[in-house]
Amino acid sequence: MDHRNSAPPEATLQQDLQRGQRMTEQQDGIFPAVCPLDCPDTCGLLLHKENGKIVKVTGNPDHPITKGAICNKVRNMTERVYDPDRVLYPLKRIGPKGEGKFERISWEEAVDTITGRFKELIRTDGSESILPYSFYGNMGVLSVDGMDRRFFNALGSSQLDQTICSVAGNEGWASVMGFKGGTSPEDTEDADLIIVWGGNVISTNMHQVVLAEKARKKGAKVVVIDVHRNRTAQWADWFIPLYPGTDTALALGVMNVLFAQGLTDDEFLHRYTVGHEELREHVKTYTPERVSRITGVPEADIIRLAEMYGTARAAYINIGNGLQHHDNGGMNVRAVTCLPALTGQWLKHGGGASRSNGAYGKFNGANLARPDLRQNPDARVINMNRIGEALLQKEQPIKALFVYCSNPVVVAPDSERVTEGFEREDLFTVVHDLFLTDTARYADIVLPAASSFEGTDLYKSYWHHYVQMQEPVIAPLGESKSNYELFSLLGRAMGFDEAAFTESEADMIAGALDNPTNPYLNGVTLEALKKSPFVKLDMSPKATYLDRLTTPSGKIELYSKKMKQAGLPAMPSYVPLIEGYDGEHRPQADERFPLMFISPPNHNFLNSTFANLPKHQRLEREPLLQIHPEDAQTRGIADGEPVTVWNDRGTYELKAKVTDLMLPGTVISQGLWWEGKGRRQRANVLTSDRLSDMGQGATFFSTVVNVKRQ
Ligand SMILES: Nc1nc2c(c(=O)[nH]1)N[C@H]1C(S)=C(S)[C@@H](COP(=O)(O)OP(=O)(O)OC[C@H]3O[C@@H](n4cnc5c(=O)[nH]c(N)nc54)[C@H](O)[C@@H]3O)O[C@H]1N2
Ligand SMILES: Nc1nc2c(c(=O)[nH]1)N[C@H]1C(S)=C(S)[C@@H](COP(=O)(O)OP(=O)(O)OC[C@H]3O[C@@H](n4cnc5c(=O)[nH]c(N)nc54)[C@H](O)[C@@H]3O)O[C@H]1N2
Ligand code: SF4
Ligand SMILES: [Mo]
Repeated sequence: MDHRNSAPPEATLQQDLQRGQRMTEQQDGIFPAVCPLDCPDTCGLLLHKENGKIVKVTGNPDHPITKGAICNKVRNMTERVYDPDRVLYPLKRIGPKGEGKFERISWEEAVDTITGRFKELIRTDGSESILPYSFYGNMGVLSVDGMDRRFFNALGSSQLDQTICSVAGNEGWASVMGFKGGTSPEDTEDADLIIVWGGNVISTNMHQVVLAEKARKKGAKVVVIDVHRNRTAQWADWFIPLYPGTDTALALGVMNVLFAQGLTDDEFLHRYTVGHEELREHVKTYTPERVSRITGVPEADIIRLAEMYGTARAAYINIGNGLQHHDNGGMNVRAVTCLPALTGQWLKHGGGASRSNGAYGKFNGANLARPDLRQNPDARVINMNRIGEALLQKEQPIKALFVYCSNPVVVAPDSERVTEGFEREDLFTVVHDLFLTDTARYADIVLPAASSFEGTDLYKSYWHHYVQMQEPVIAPLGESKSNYELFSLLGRAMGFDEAAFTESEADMIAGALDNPTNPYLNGVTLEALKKSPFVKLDMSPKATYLDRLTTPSGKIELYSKKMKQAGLPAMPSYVPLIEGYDGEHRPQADERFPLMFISPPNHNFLNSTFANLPKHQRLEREPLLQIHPEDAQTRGIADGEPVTVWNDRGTYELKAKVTDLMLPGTVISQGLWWEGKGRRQRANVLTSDRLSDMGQGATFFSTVVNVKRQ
């Protein structure tokens, strides 16, 4: 069967999308929607409308995976859509950068100012003096991988390497498995051992917890490996705390025991892997005794973990994002990714591992982004983790910055430097957002963004296998515009290729789904999406998963020539953090900064989204620094006291919560808060813009600090 999606005739598509328009016109009713946030669950939603306004957001019970349950953040989404602080008109800055003083202007003036400045810059400094900065504030592909990309391609701007989230882990995974997809969520309810490794799924992937609970009812055990007893660890059967950035050592210790005790599946290793003999030798040096010293995990626990893993019927590892936000983050994921092969888990229903399943639903990126519009494919590439440095560079300076779907002043590392860059008087900054974020306060022009419920878009999940389409349920509030509309408007105003910038949303969706290189997309068409709000990928090719691996050898690579060629160890090997310590290297810890500072997301915000909303703030109350009683005592810090956390990069002021949820030497502050009034409350003033071992990813959690009472 031909797996190309046949594109239905234009007229029908447009007519059918009118359905969306009809939804906006209906004053009352319940309408399907998709959660647009950067969260693996990509829930099906229902929007309840009364008198033309959304009054309630609930889960869509018909969604096969998310089944009507949604998180508290999004249950309170109505407040976000109608928050009185929402930016509804284009604004221009009238005060100093950062102060937040703006006045309303027309769209015409905004577009003239932006296109005028861009045209002038292209003439005087070249198109690479303009840089887009975006991430996944809205996961809709028309918004963040579509019309926006076309615009910057046609403009010939500098290119952004989107490395802030998961690139190190993705590379680590791919070095072993090739294809970036793993165990299907549905299958995990049949596992009898579930290991959540460096993730906080109760907050960040709640439906995985529902599936794990089902498995648990059938007798499965849940183990959490983390640097602090997060919400997930408190729910688990067994929590294994370890020193930050030592996961590779722990995984190698487990392998040591598996080989030593004959718990490996040698038939599987022979048939499906390369390098197992070398690995068997290699891990001999990672004895439980040594690994215990490095990780802080007792020897007996390392052995117990290996025995549990080696004797499980079906063991599933959920690899989180936390262990890869480190100097050695790629390696951490690489080492953990090797484990399922050792015990043949890939052949067991419910077994295996996953960190991102995004590759199953890979759309046709070129149809969306149109790289062919770019005259200068070699335009320089700027790593988004280094945005501070990039804005401050004197040679070939960035003269204009266009930020959308991201809040870099809060989320990017080394925030003081980022701010310094944004303060540059000669930098022309445009920010498209729903709110006057900490970043938008530095903009010359702020453009009002429509919420995802006000436009059309296409969504896949990077965890489950269902594709969904959003159609507008309410009209854009005020004069706000979706990314699609905005970049289509700007493209036309710049005089770019008319057809690329007038292509309808329906055609773009059809183009995205037309990806002959991805057999899993077979049957996922616009037609199907119009008939059903959730269209499942065709998972039949997964039957031959192990034959579809895209490593150089086509096998699971426990030994990687490619890594060796890239100057990395050929087999997973423990490399200590650059800044930081482990049990073995602790004596060399920086005396000035003897604590490791971990700043993972919190429960009620989504990165920095929601951090400005009263309801979500009330739920999180205020930023807290979790500090171990031993570390608090030596500093004379009592529970609830205000403390200052500092290092050479900056200062974070918050309240101490004395608790033994982690090992001594590690302090934790969850949540990406916006700058507080008169307080310095950005975790990222402390983090460094060093890049990880693989993929040049962010190293947020490899941060050392000290703490004192205020
Ligand atoms: N509620 C909520 N949900 C979210 C988000 C949010 O902000 N809030 N963000 C979304 C996004 S963009 C992402 S990428 C995902 C991230 O979600 P997860 O994959 O859950 O990853 P994180 O929450 O970043 O970190 C998970 C855990 O890693 C731990 N950790 C830190 N360093 C180490 C280490 O060296 N080893 C080990 N084993 N653990 C370590 C942290 O303590 C934390 O508990 O969540 C998404 N979902
Ligand atoms: N210290 C520390 N820093 C971190 C992390 C951490 O764990 N610790 N996590 C990192 C990770 S994993 C990630 S993914 C990044 C996330 O960082 P960001 O991608 O910047 O995520 P948000 O802070 O949620 O900002 C998204 C913005 O997009 C806006 N937005 C939403 N929808 C639209 C739209 O349709 N159009 C436009 N124009 N704007 C829209 C929202 O209002 C919001 O201001 O943060 C990273 N930073
Ligand atoms: S943030 Fe995640 S859990 Fe919450 S509604 Fe959205 S997709 Fe579902
Ligand atoms: Mo992320």
